[in-house]
Amino acid sequence: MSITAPRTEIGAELALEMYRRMTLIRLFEEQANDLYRSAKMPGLTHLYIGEEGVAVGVCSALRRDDWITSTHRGHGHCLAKGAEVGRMFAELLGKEAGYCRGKGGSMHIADHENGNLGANAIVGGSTGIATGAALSAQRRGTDEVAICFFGEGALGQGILYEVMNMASLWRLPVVYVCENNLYNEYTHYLEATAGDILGRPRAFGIEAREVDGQDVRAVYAQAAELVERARNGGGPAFLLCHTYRYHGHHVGDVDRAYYRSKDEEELWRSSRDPLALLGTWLEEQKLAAPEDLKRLEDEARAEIETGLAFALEAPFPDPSEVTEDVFA
Ligand SMILES: Cc1ncc(C[n+]2csc(CCOP(=O)(O)OP(=O)(O)O)c2C)c(N)n1
Repeated sequence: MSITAPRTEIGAELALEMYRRMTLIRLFEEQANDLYRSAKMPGLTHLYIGEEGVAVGVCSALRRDDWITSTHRGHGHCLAKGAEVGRMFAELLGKEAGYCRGKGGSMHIADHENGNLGANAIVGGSTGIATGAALSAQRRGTDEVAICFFGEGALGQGILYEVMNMASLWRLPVVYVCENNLYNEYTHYLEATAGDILGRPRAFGIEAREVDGQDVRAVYAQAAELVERARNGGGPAFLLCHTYRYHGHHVGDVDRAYYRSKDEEELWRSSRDPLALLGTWLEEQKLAAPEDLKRLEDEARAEIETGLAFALEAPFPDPSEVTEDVFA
C-alpha cells in the first residue's frame, strides 16, 4: 500500500510513549485471549491485535477532556484513552471493580473520567453518540473534540449518513475514524461496500483523508491536524485508516481458511506490524536502543500482570445488585 501523507516528525518522548501504549494493548489482548481459552472469562471478545496504531495514533492527538466512542472491538480504544488495565480486566471478568461494575463486559466498557463514552456492540451505533457529544461540546462553548471509531462494516448503516449530514451543516467538532481491517465478520469489505469510501463523506462536504493505519506516526500526524482543525471551528472530518486484525472476528473464530488465507495473515504480521515498524524507526533514528524497547515491554508486561492479579482476586457484585444499573 502506498499512501502519501504529510508527516509531522515526532519527538522521542511521544514516540516511546506510543510504543509503550501499543505494547500494553497487545499484551492486554493476548491475555484476554488466554482468559477466554482457559474459560475464566464469561462470553467472548473481539481482539484489536494488529490495529494498535490506529487507536494510539489518534488518541495521542487528544486531550483528556476530548471524547471518544468505540465499538465491539474496543479494548484498544479504551486503553489508548487512558483506561486502567486492572479495571478493564475486572470488567471482562464480571467483577464489581470493573468499569461498569462487571455488568457491561468486553463490549460495553465506558470510562467517562477519561472521555470515553463507551464501546457499542451495535455496528454504527456509536456514530450518533459521538456526533451528539460534538454537538454538546459546541453548545456548551467548549473546544472539546469528539472522535468516532468504527469499522468499515458501519459504512452500511444509514445513521452514519444522517449524522455526517448534521455534522457538516452545523460544523460540529467530530472526526469519524473508519478502521478498515478488510473484513466485516467473515466477508471481505469489497463484497459489501460499493464505490469510493472517501466519496461518501466528501458528498456531505466533509474533509476526508486516508492513512496507513499500521504507521502510528502517520496516523498521529493526520489525526493531530484534523483534531486541531475541528477544535478551531473547522468542522468535521473523516479519516480512513487501512489496517488488519491478526486474529479472528472474535476469539472463537480460529479456523479462518474459508474466508482468508494464512499467507495474507502472515504478510501483514511479518511486514506491516505497527509495533515492529515503530520499533525499527526508533532504532534507525537512534531514539531508542533494543534494550530501551525491551525495558518498555517489560514494564508493560508487569502492568498487565498486576492488573490481571487484581481482577482475578476482585469480588463479583453482590447478587442483590443484579437489576441495578441495567437497562432493558
Ligand atoms: C446493527 C448490527 N448488525 C449486525 C451486527 C453483527 N456484527 C457484529 S460485528 C459485525 C461486523 C463488523 O465489521 P466492522 O464494522 O468492519 O468491524 P470489525 O469487526 O471489522 O472491527 C457484525 C455484522 C451488529 N452487532 N450490529
